[in-house]
Amino acid sequence: MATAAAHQTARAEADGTADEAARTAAYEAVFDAAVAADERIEPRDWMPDAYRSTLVRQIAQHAHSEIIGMQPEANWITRAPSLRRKAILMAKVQDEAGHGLYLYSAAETLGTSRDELLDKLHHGRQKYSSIFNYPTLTWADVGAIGWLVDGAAITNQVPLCRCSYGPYARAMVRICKEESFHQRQGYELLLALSRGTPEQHEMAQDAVNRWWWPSLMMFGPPDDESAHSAQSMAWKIKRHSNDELRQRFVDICVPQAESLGLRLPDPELRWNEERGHHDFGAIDWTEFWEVLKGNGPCNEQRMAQRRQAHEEGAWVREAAAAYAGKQATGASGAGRASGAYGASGADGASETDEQADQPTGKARA
Ligand code: BYC
Repeated sequence: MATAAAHQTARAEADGTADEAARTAAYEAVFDAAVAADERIEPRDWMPDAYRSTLVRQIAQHAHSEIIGMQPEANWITRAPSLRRKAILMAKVQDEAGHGLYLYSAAETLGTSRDELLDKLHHGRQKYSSIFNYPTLTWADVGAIGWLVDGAAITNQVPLCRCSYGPYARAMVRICKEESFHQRQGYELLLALSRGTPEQHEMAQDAVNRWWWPSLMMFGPPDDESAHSAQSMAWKIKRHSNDELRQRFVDICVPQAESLGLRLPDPELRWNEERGHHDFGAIDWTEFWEVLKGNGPCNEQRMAQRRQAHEEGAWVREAAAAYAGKQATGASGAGRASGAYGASGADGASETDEQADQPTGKARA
């Protein structure tokens, strides 16, 4: 089996190759061998341009999902039914902001900048997860998001801890630990409602009915329509296909729904002894592609809120940059001003209108 030392030698040999095409081929061979040996690719390693751009695309989309994902839940902070629930929800939403920051930092190691990525998001040139274009209509939606959306996220993200790109894989370790807490708080919240009054039980069931199918869509299109899966799996960015992870998620959720005392809204859901998995009904992929095109219930609202939060945070970014500049002038160590405060600050959700989380689009009434 190849070792890191063997790759270092191969890299040194590649460095010494005079002809540029031969040098690129040698670097490529080193890269391929490192991926095959399950080694991590690090920021200063040579990597194919397409590997770099695939990572920037996926990590940026992931980071954007984290910060846009703050909106539907933040909408409920002021209306949480108790101080305990409010404190938990605030901590969770704050965690999502943190996840965004780790992920933007991971993307920056690939030679892009947070400003550039946010600019692409704000101009519709990069995506965020389809799931955050659905409204949070009742308090039970906070539970359904925790149980189903964070549950789907963990199922998708645990394998990403073994992603071939080091900074992304390492960011995912911490994110997954926090997501696990998020999933449990959602489960516990839904359990309390499910065991509460008939009205509370009904509210929990209604939330699960609305979030189940969009949660299954989070895993991306079916394998035969997934443009990037084959290459991303060959590069070990993704370790499993979209359909594999979706199936794993369904199998996890069925017994959990039973212990919650809630139904999953799929009459075709049943155990298939032969496959050793649950069969489930057809997903409405037309709805998924419509949401991606911007026609989901809340796309316009999410983007408007995001742009507004960014504009309103300008003074924070300016103040942080000025402070960092002042520190740099006053200090001999140049490293102190190296953008440590970057474009952080008052990004993220700040729902001012509690009623703001209403559908505005067409795909789902
Ligand atoms: N939504 O070839 P495919 C969270 C796009 S945040 C929107 O299969 P890939 C949380 C895809 O980008 C969790 N777009 O793509 C936060 C591609 O379009 P482009 C977010 C989607 O990349 C706050 C096209 O469809 N998690 O947990 O191989 C509060 C074809 O797809 C979606 C991540 O981002 C979608 N659902 O696989 C609470 C995980 N699915 O780019 C919770 C990291 C697909 O060619 N990302 N598209 O224009 C991934 O694992 C992969 O990117 C995906 C898609 C599995 C999502």
